[in-house]
Amino acid sequence: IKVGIFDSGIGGFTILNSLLKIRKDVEVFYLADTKRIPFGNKDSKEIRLIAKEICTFFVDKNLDALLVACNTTNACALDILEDNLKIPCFDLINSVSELVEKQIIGVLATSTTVRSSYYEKAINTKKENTIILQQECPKFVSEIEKEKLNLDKLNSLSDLYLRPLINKNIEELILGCSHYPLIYDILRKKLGPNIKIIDPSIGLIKKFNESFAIPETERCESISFENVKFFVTSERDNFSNKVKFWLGINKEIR
Ligand code: DGN
Repeated sequence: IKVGIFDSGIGGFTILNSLLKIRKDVEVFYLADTKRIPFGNKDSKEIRLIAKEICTFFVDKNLDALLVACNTTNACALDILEDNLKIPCFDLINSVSELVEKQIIGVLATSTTVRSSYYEKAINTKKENTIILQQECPKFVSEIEKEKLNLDKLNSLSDLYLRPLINKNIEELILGCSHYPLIYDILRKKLGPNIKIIDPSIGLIKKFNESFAIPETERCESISFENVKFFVTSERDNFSNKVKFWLGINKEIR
């Protein structure tokens, strides 16, 4: 099965990992639009233009499905991806409501995703009486994308962004930007044991696996990145270092 995954940068690694942890019958084209990162403070109009260009990249790849690994594009331009590529597009935000169990839900996301209120709408149409509290985190992505993580900075930003949600007694927290699961351990520690963390990639992969059933022989226990090709829209060395750091592999970057 040929699958496209895209994000502005390394955020899609969380979706890639969730996919490859379970199945090995996929060939993946991973696009990081590193020229335009960060997406999270661009307005919806600009994100829609970017989405069109992303379609141009994928259109001749003969994909069976697209995994929309960027919440910001998901919130502003899912229709563009679907209309242009005409293949199933599995997204993060519409997959999340079935993972929600409690009533007071926090959402951490980029400013543009928060402004769209797409999470709120997607959950409220399926679950009445749910209270969605959104928190924008404008400084997270650039910190997570740094080649050397500044843990002090990430810790203090996490305090800053989580405090308003913890003060309002959230019961569950959605990581509404695909970069945030990469700092899961930091967030987990700040939240304490009682607030459940929801990673939307779990819902996305579940839906993908329901549509493309996994033959027993194609299930896997250990991850292999052999069938993954990485593409960037700017400088390659930088991304190559990040692939090494986050995924532990040396791979050609195209
Ligand atoms: N990782 C993307 C998201 O899920 O919204 C966007 C990150 C960014 O470029 N700001």
